[in-house]
Amino acid sequence: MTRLQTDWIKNMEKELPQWASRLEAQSNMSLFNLAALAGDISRGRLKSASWRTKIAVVPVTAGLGLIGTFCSQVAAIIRHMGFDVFVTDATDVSGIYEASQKGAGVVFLADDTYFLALNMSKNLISENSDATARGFVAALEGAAGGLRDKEVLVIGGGRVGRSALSFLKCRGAEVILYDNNEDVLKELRGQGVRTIGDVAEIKKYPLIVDCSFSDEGWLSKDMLHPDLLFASPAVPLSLDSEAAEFYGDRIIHDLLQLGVITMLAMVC
Ligand code: 2YG
Repeated sequence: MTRLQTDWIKNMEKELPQWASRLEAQSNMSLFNLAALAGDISRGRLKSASWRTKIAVVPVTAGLGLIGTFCSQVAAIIRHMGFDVFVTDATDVSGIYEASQKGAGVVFLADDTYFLALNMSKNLISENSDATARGFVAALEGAAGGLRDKEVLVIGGGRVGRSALSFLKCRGAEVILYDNNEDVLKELRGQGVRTIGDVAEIKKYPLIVDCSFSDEGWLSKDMLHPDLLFASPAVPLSLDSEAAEFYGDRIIHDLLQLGVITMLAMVC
């Protein structure tokens, strides 16, 4: 999954209201219901958790180090859901200790490989790739008025794509996978997944979850179904500017928010 850059996320907090109202309109669900569906918990449980659970976000300096404003954006998203949340002053292990000393029941932290939410008291862990896939599948389900027995194409058989495949199956969808890597297709075919390898077949599917973290703008309008609903955590977006313009509000996409509210629901 793509490493975020400060430039991409620095204005996220002040744009959260617009993000929320657009996503609620697209998915026909409140953020709470969307997060509860994606996190497979009841809305009531998530609501009551927001009253009693304190959340800490811990900066991690490992590897390539801090991403400017990353932790404060994660905290802003969590705060937008009504939770009491703070970013620790200390980083890394000291930050985890500070979180526990200040009464946090859940800790969010990310290195270059994993972005996790941990609820130590309940031994619950949520990993961002899995949560992100679940969040975008849930949003697509809301937008499509349900996915049961409907064909959904997943683009990209990586970590996020495989989580999308399994959550789509849980939601009753008929899944098909497209990837441009024959080895990936072979492996998943061996697991009983229907696969396509020809990019020209993508236009047959009006419901798509795009988990291809590859090049920007490789999907053009003529490669896509006219009635397309497109849910994508891919950074950058795979659609070219003409397709992005044409499909407009039928494109469900963000850089961090939907995955974070799903992580929150998965550890409450
Ligand atoms: O604490 C910090 O500031 C850094 N250690 C955060 C590093 C995060 C690296 N990971 C990413 O940028 C993305 N994989 C995060 C999730 C993207 C949205 N799905």
